[in-house]
Amino acid sequence: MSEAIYEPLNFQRLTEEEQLRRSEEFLTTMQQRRTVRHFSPQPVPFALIENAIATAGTAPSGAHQQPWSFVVVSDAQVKHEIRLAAEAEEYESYTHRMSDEWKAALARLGTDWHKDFIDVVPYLIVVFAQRYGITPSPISREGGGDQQFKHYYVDESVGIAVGLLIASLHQAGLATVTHTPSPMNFLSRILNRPRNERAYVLLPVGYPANDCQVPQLERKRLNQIMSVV
Ligand code: IYR
Repeated sequence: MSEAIYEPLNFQRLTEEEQLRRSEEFLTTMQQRRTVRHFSPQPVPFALIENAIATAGTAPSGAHQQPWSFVVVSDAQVKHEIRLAAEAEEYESYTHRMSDEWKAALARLGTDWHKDFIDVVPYLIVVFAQRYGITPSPISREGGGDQQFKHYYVDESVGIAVGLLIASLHQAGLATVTHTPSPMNFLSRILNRPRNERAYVLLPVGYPANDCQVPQLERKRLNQIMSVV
């Protein structure tokens, strides 16, 4: 039996002209997004970070469980602690853990284990995926303690949210890099996160450095990524 309670959809039908205009404008904006690894220490308005996270929170999610948390780090000492831990893992990865094939695939990005951008940026956004939900239960309940419940499609949901987050940051004139030091469990420790959460991605956010360079890369063309049946 369904418990769903419905309400009227708030939907604005646009003219076809307006649809095309908006769609092309958004495409042009997104085509200009680049992953940035050289940042300026210049401060950024906190409202832009809040809006980007609020935008991420509009993502669809499995069973509408919204299995995500976003931790904004601005404290220089915490950033530094995260940098040292990330670099320790990355050093191990680059020197021992990554296969030659993997390193060859990364060669054109020019990355290595140094992650100074973690110290430089005004904000880090650390995204956590909630592997399961927790409902606080009344102490009086038999057995006590919190109730766990399963979350569905966690990776898909959080991935979509991160996509929206990155789009919002770019739209707001900010730059970021999807940094995934591996393994990332040090983030749960440093940021003191609950046991149902695992770190999903680390996004340093700021303005690009004045002399910022990015690798020369091409995106696949539409006819390489789309087929119509
Ligand atoms: N996490 C490492 C390595 C790395 C892996 C992939 I796949 C990339 O697209 C980029 C980097 C690092 O951040 O350097």
